[in-house]
Formats: sequence, C-alpha cells, structure tokens
Amino acid sequence: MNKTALVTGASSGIGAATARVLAQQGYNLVITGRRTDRLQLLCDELERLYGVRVHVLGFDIQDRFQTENALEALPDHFRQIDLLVNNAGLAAGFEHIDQGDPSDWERMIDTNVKGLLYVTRVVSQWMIARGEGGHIVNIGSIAGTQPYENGAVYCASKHAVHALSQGMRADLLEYGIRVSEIRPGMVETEFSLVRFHGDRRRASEVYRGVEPLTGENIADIVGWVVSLPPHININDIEVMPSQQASAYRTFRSKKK
Ligand code: NDP
Ligand code: 8X3
Repeated sequence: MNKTALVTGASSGIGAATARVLAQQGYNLVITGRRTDRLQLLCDELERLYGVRVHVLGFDIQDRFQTENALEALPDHFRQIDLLVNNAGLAAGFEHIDQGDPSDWERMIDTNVKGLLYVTRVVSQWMIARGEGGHIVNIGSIAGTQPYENGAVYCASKHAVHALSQGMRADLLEYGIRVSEIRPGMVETEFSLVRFHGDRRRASEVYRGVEPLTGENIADIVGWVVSLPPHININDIEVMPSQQASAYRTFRSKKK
C-alpha cells in the first residue's frame, strides 16, 4: 500500500518540489497552503503523472482553529500519515530591530513557529495512535544557527525550529517517529520576493553572481532522507550553494 505524506506550503518553492519528489516515490499526498488554485494545479499534475492520490487542503497555518479544523476534516484514508514535511514559512522584512514592523514579526512567528506546532501536534497524535511510527521533516535554515543583521526575528523563528526539531526528536523517540531537520542556505524560490514585500529588484539582488540552490535540490535531499531504512535517522543537514560559506560570507562572481 502507498504511504501518505503531508507537505505544508506546497503551493510554491521547496514545498511544491518536495511534493513532486514524494509523488515520484509513490506517496499519496496531502498538500497545503493558502493558494488553493496553485495547489489544485499541482494536484492534477501529480495524479496524472504518477497515479497517486492527492488531497488539497487550503488553510492559513497562522490560525490554529482553521488549521485544526482543516486537518480534522481530512477523509480517513488521508489521515494515515506516514510523513509530515513542515515546510510552510517565510521571512518578512529586512531591517534593524528598532525599525522592524510588528506585523511582519507576527507573521513570521505565527507561521514559522506556531503554525509548525499546530500541524505537528495533530499529526503526531495521529501517528502515535496508529502505532506504525512515522517521520517528520522540518525545513529549518542556516538562520536557525547563524543570526544575521536585519534578520533577527526570522533568525529567531528558525532558531525555534532548530530547538523544536531536537525536542520533538526526543519526545517522539519511543513511538518510532523519526524527526529530521534540513537547514538550507540560499535557495531561489519566492522566498526573497515575499521577504521584500514583492520588490522584484531587491529579491533578484539576493542571488546576484551566485548559483543558488533550487527547490528541487532541497526536495531531492528530503526524498533521500525519507528513503533510508527505518533504523537510520538523519538528524540534521546543513546545505548551501558552493558559493556560500555561511550566512555571513558569499562569493559573488562578476558574471551572471
Ligand atoms: P516560498 O515563498 O516559495 O514558499 C513558501 C510556502 O509557504 C508557500 O507554499 C506558502 O503558501 C506557504 N506559506 C507561507 N505562509 C503561509 C501561511 N500563513 N499559511 C499557509 N501556508 C503558508 O519559499 P520557500 O519554498 O523558499 O520556503 C519554504 C521553507 O523553506 C520556509 O520555511 C523557509 O523559511 C525555508 N527556507 C528557505 C530558504 C530560501 O533561501 N528560499 C532557505 C532556508 C529555509 P501560500 O502562500 O499559498 O499560503
Ligand atoms: C533562508 C536563508 O540566509 O536568507 O532561510 O536566512 S537566509
């Protein structure tokens, strides 16, 4: 029987690419996000190409009741979740702490930290009740260990994801539920466009002179991590473009 995966934030970037890789591996999928038009297109594509079953779930992960109600309304066979990929997240704004916009801070904390918790609580309860183990993959960031100027709150939210990944691993150990964290550096998705509130010029400047990672690169890593035998767990992977050494040091070539 096919396994089932739930991928949050599958309407774009790393999440959409991860849904594609998992569908190729034969997973039935629950794909979530707010932009259900995009999720529906992805659903149609994956069902057509890979013959898997895909369920679209539209909700704002910042809202606990919306999140819980959406999950609780899943049909029974889509609740048998073997793999949860906690990917939905964002950075909003790029400025010093005294200039920050509290509504950006709230979006980041409510999405990256609280949203991840809301989904994890429900899905881990289902996994435990089923008694067949499971796997949770959290998409963290290099920002989860390397705080940088103009990114204090985003970095704090990803530090929280890093801590939660370690704590969840300890809590869920006895149930055979593996917890892995993937912590990418620069990945070219809609991430920077969102961070800079739709400013395309500033967003493209982030990747100037660099060959960044792609959503597909991260998806392939997720696909590998979850394909390992059950007695192996990849706790934590930090991955960057070859032109990036840390959050603080990127080599930009003149070309591109
Ligand atoms: P994208 O902006 O391309 O994708 C973000 C996804 O998160 C979208 O599908 C979006 O769906 C979803 N999302 C955001 N807010 C909400 C919300 N309130 N409710 C439900 N879903 C939401 O960015 P990435 O693919 O790059 O980001 C994915 C993850 O990777 C994030 O956690 C990010 O922090 C992390 N990351 C990204 C890096 C990068 O350089 N790109 C590097 C390291 C980590 P929708 O808008 O439809 O709701
Ligand atoms: C995204 C990577 O370096 O922009 O998490 O924070 S970074």
